[in-house]
Amino acid sequence: MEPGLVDVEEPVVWKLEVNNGRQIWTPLKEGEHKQTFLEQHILTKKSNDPNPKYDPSEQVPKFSSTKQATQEAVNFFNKLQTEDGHWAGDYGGPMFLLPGLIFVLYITGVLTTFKKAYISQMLRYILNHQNEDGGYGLHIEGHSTIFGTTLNYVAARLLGAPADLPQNVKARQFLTKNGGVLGLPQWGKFYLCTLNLMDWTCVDPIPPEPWLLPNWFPLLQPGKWWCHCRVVYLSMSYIYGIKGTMKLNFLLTSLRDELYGAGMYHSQPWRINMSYVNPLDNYNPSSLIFRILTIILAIYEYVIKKFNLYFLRNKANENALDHILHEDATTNHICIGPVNKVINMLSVYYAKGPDSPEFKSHVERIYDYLWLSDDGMKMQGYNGSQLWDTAFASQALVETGLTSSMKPALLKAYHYVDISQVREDVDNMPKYHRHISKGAWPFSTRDHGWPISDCTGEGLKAALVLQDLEWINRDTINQQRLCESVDVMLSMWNESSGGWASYELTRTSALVEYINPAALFGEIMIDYPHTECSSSCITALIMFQKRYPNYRQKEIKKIVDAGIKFLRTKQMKEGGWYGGWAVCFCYGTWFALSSYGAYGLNYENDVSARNGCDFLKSKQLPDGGWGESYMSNVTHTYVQPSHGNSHVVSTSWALLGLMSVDCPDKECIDRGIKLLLNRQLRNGDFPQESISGVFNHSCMISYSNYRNIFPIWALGMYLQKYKE
Ligand code: LAN
Repeated sequence: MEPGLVDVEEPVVWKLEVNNGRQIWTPLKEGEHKQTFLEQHILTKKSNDPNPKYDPSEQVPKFSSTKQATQEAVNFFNKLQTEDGHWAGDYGGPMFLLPGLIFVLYITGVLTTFKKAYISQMLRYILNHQNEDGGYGLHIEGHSTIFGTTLNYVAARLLGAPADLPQNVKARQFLTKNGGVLGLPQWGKFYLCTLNLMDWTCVDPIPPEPWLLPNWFPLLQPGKWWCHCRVVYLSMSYIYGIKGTMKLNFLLTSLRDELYGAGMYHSQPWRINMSYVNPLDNYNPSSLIFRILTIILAIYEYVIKKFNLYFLRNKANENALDHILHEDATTNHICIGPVNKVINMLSVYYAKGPDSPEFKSHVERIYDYLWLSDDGMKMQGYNGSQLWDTAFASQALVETGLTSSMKPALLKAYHYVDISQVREDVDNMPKYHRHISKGAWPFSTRDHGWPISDCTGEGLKAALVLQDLEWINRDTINQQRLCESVDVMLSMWNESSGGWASYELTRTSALVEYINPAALFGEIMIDYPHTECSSSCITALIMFQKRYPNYRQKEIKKIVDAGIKFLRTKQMKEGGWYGGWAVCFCYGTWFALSSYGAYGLNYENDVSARNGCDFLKSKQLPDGGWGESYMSNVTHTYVQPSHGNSHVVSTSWALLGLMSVDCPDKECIDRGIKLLLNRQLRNGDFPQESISGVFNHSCMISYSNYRNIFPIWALGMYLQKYKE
C-alpha cells in the first residue's frame, strides 16, 4: 500500500455486472460472490506510476518467439473480456467528475441512500489522488490546482471526512497558500454556489436566454457549438437561471468557515472576483471580448433582479428545461457525458421534484458512471469506452492472424459490435440541434446513443474485419446496416475543411472561441475537424469500398480524396500530426499514416508519408521505444518523458504508424518490437504506465485497455509483415 493511502475495512466483495455494455459494480456480502479473474485483475494494484522504475533483470523477452509472445498477450487479454463481448476498463482520470456527482447527490439527499461501501471507496479514491503539496490536480497526474483542490476537499467533507483529517488540513493549507477559492474558474464557482458556499455574483453569468435565439443567429446560438460544451452550459444555465442553491446547514456553515476563514464569508469581495482565475488553473485565459460580455451580462442580471423582470428569464428557463428533458430521454438518462449528467439531474430535481419519474430515472443511471478499481471508486469520463475498445481490440486481434485460437472471443466481440450500433435517430432533430444517429456507432453503449464519427469508422472496420472470417455470420450486421454507417460518416464530412469533427458537423466559425468561458480547457466551443476522426472515417470508407464497390461510389471517392488532402494540411512542420484525444504526436501520426497506407501512399512514393516516418524515427528513445509525455498535448510540441523511459502504448502507435506506410528502416522497427517484448509481463499482460488519453488539450483520461490492445496490434502487424 502506498504511503498515505486510506485503508477502509470492508466486509464486502465487489461484483461487476454487465448487460449490453452496461457496467455496474455492486457490493455484496462476503461469501455471496466469488470474484472472477476480471474483477480480481481490475482490483489489483497497477503500477500506474508516471515515473516507472523497471527491474533491469526483468527487461528481457519472457517468451521464446515474437509469435509466442503475441499469443500469450492475446490469451491474457481475452481472459478480460466480459460475457456480453466487450472489454471493460478504467475510464477515469479527470479529478473534477466525482466531486460534481457528490455535490448533486448531497444537495438532492440521494447521498444518504448510498451504501456505505460506495461512500468509503469514493473517499478512498479522492484521498489516494491527493498530491504531495496537499492539493489535487485537474486529473490524476496533473499539478495541483484551485479547482481540483476545492472540489475534492469539499467532496471529501461531504463524504464524511472530518475537517481535521491530516489530508484535509493539508488541502486547506494548499488553498490558503495559493490565494483561496476566489481564484476558482467558472465551473468551480458554479458548484460552490449550488452548495451555498459562494455568492452567485462571483460567477461569470451563464444566462439561459441565448437558447431562445433563432437558429440562424450567428455564433451565439448554442446549437452551433460543440455538443459537449453546449449541453454542459445548457443545464448550468438552467441552474443559474433559477439560482438553484441548497439551504444552509451545519456542515455547510462549517465549510464556509473552512474555505474562507472563521466568520469571513460575508465580507468576501464577490463581484470583483467574478472573472478572476488563479494562474494555476488558467489554461485558457479569457479574451477582452469575453470580459466585456460578462460585464454586460452581469448588469443584465442585476437589472432582472432589481426590477423583477422575470418574463424573459422564465421563458428561457422553461425552454432550457425542455432541452434538458430531451437529452435525458434520448440517452436513457445517461446523458452525453459526466458533467451534464449530474447537472441535468440537479435541474430535474428542482424542476420536477425528488419523487418524479424523471428524477428517479436519473438516480438509476448514476451507477453506469461509477467504476471501481485498485485506487477506489471514481466517476468515469463517459459511461465507459466499451465500443471503442472492442472495435480496436477486434482489429488488433484479427491483425495477429492467430484467429483460430480465439474464435469464442471474436464471436463475442462481433456480438457486441452488433448490439451497440445505433438503430434510430432521435425525435425532433432540428429543434434540439441533433444530427442523424441511425447507423452510427457510439463510444460506449447503444443506450447512450450519441453518434460519433470515428467510433462509427472503427465500429464499421471492426465489423468488416470480423466478417472476413468465414465463421462469422454476415447477416447479423447486414449490408444495409453497414451502408447506414457509411451514410452517417458521409453526412458528417465537412466540405469546408475536408475533415471530420467528433459528433456533428463543424457548425460555425472558431471565432466563438473568443467567448470560451471555461478557463480550464482550450478549443471547446465548436466541433473542430480532427486528424483522428478524419483518419478513422477515411480508412473505414476505403475498407468498405473494397468490399462493396458500388455503394455511393463517386461520393466516397471524392470525400476520401478530400480527406487525405485535409490530413496533409494538418501535418506539422516537423513531420508529425498532433493528436487531440490521446498522447499525442505518436497517436496522431499513427492515425494519419494509417490513412496514407490505406490510400496507397507509402514511404517510397509520398514525401509527406516519409516526413511522418522521419519524424517518428527522430523521437525514438535510446531504449528502442517511444515514450511521449502528456505535456505534448498541453504545449503542442513533442515532449519526451522526464524519466527517459519508453511507454508500451506510445511505442505501439509509433510502430503501427511506421509499418502502415512501409517504413524501410527495419532496424528501427525491430528495436521498438524488442522494447515491447522486454516490457511484457510473465502472464502476457503489459505494465500500466502513464495515462494515455486526453481531451480539450489539458485534461488526461485513462484508457486501461490500450496497454494490451496496441502492443497486440503492433506485434500482430509485425508478424504479418515480416513473417517472423
Ligand atoms: C471523448 C471520448 C471519446 C473521444 C474519441 C472517440 C476517442 C475521439 O476520437 C473523439 C472525441 C471523443 C468522443 C471524446 C470527446 C470528449 C469527451 C466526451 C471524451 C474524452 C470523454 C470525456 C470527454 C468529455 C468532454 C468529458 C466531460 C468534460 C467536459 C469538459 C464537458
